[in-house]
Amino acid sequence: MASARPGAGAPPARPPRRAVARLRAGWAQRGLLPALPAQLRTPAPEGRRRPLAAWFGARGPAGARGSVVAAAAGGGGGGRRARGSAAARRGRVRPGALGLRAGRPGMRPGRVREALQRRLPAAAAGPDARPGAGHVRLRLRQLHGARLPPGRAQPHPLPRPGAGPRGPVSSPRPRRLPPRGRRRRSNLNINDVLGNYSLTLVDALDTLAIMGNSSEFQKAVKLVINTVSFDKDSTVQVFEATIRVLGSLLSAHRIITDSKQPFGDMTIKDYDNELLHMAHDLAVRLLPAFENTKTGIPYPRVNLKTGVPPDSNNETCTAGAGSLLVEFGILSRLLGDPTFEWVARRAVKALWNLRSNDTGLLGNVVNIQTGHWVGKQSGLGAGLDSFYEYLLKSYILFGEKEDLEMFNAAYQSIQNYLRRGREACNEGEGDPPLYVNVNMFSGQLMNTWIDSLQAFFPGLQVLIGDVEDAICLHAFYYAIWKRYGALPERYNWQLQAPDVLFYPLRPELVESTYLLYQATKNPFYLHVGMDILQSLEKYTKVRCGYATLHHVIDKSKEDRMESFFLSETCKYLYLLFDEENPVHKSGTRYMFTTEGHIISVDKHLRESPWKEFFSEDEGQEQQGKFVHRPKSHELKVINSSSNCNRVPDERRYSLPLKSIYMRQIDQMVGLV
Ligand code: DMJ
Repeated sequence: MASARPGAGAPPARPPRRAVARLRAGWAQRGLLPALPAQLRTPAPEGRRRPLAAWFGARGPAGARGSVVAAAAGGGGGGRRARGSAAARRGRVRPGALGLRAGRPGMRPGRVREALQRRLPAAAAGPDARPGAGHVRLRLRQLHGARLPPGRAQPHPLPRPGAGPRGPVSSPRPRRLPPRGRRRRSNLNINDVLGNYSLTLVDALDTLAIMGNSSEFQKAVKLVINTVSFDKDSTVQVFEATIRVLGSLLSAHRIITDSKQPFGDMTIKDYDNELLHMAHDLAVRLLPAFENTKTGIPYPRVNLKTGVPPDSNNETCTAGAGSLLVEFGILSRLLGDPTFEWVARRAVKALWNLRSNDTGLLGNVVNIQTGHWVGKQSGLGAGLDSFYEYLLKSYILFGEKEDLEMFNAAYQSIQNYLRRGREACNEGEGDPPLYVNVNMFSGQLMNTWIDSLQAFFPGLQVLIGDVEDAICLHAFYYAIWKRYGALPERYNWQLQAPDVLFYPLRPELVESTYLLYQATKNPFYLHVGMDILQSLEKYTKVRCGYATLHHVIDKSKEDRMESFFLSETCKYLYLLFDEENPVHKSGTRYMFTTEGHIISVDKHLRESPWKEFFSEDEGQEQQGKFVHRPKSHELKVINSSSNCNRVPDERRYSLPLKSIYMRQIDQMVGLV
């Protein structure tokens, strides 16, 4: 596959990603950087594009890119890509040359530990150092005064011009756009999501596969490989780039390389792991977000070429900073490089440790340097949604018990403080259950709106088997949809009116509808899907796509179709009606990322040779806090039709929620 990537080979004017290069070159110098898996190290045969080198434009000696390449490629391996700057030469780790790479696949943990100890300076190991990774890490921490990746050295802190609070901190919310020609680069809210890297094309890849459209999938993959570059002076949100781009590249890579090819022939001729390399490239460009943060919670934005912008905001939303583990973990496990999983996991734990002692709840906005909660609102929608989702999904994918424990404790706090209304969804008296926004410290109600992002929660409840409760919350959101033919971004349940009026084609209600249908096989959910489909056709369809609704009442539109419309909304709708799709057929097990990308759940992703090093925070991670340890919910196997067949007929062909309760909800949103 010939590379037509623009700019390949042209060294950029200034050494980009210096921070990462220095950080990783340092690790490599100490022999602590794992190499790429063998198949990625093998130089490409003559005439074929060379992995990484082509993308990074690493060519000549002393090319500024060299250091980055060496660093980003996992410390070398393929000789050519490591040639270049001094840093690269220092950082190069030829396979076998040092015989030591922390977490190198196949290396016994004991050997890694011994090797680490051999490499530690005597002072670092200390006179009392016993053979044991914990001690080694402890000594390192004492020396460097910071939590480090196991056995790794402290990165040189880079001088960073004073960062001050500025700009938005959470997911951008669409605004009414001026016509295309008049959009300005300075419009952060728009451009830091779009990224200038063919976002919609990338985000939609696995949707094409799921639809069984192999020719379009292959065409789109080739287009991505040949035209998409991350070597851009573009400032992006770390969270959005991760879930929309990184996640999609990894998902498509897994589809292409799946030996079973359940969706038809999705293989690509001469495929040389290009999408995986691209994912690696992008992730390395995101890594500076995790540097120079006192808490380990990442900066919300990075420039793909230059790192964290000098005027960067020190505040981030919890979901944005704490929902990177699925994609970063997959990447680490595919590459055999713990770096990515380690930084993402450190961020999750840092946030987790900041939860309230009294309620166990987290806020929605936090200062990454002080750990101070700037936004004390706790809820299930914007700012927190995917944080909870990824605790559970990380467990499903990687099988790390600590993720399930955190999820269960969080779920318990959610039930204790956010859930209002009667106890059982389908029984008893009182208001229907609803999850509200409260103060994280007191549990007191903060406002009377719910947002449309929260509609994902019934889907998550299906995954843990809390289907009854999911039915009620879903019914509430469906009633709002019926009233407006869309979901307003915020709905005020007390005023029975929208607080924020736009609808950017979000998928959450469809996602929950699909998962509830899989769990119950109740045709009611097909009816809901049909209703949603018809409203989308009626109110949002335009000549070349589907448009954001600017106003759910007057149905005016915006010139914007979010990439998640194809990657999630359409995908879930399609899957809802495609009974035979391999995604939910017996015998296959897929998990959806928060952006709707499918990842097959298999044992290879549960392998992490570095696992024991990740438990470095043991004993201190809870910092004396009471850890809720409710009985583990039994995890249902997602997408297994055998589970669904157990739903008794009388539940399957009646309304999932008793009609009196349905009516009650309709009344609550002013439908009757
Ligand atoms: C998607 O980008 C993801 O689902 C994210 O987690 C939050 N929601 C948007 C779509 O609404």
